Amino acid sequence: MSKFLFAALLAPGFLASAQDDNRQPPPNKALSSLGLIASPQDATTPATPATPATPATASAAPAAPAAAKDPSLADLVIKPAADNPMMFDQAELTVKPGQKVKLTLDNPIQPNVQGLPHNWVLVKPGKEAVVGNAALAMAADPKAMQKHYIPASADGGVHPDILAHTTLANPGSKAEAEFTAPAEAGDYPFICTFPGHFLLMKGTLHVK
Ligand SMILES: [Cu+2]
Repeated sequence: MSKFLFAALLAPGFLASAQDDNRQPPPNKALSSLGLIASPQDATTPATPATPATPATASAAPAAPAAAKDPSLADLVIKPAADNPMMFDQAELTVKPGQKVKLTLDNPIQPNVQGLPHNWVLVKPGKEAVVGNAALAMAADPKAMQKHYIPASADGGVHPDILAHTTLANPGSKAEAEFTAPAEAGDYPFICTFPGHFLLMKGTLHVK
């Protein structure tokens, strides 16, 4: 049923007069002025209680930054030393046993420092020379760079003495490692396995 017909049924006789004079207000308006149907204003009035939605949205906003930062995560950043490209800027890092760790190796282009590729490799205690020498032996492999100088195990996986590692970060780039810290407290060596680096480019991850 059209609105017009509906209006006509509500107000018998009105249809004829509306057709006679097209300056007449539309039937809906005419009827609403008589109080027969709700005016558009009346219809929107009950929407006012929806207003409290605005404060609710506003109060939800402060919760977002809290969710973005995970307090249980150890968010670590390490770089080549500003005065020596063959050393890390930190020789000591500390995390808790079993803690989730995000380690970022930031290798920025620095003035007065020769840019070199680096990686960050966490190894089992006492295994830095074993892993460092295995990486050195990769220098004959034409795909060593693509393999990020991460030595492999006999079955083609990652070397069994490696606990976590980043890829190589070329000068001006970053590489990340996300891992769970060893459950066992102890001092775990980290090295850069790019050939020639591990003797100096090293440090200790303290798990305690
Ligand atoms: Cu290095």
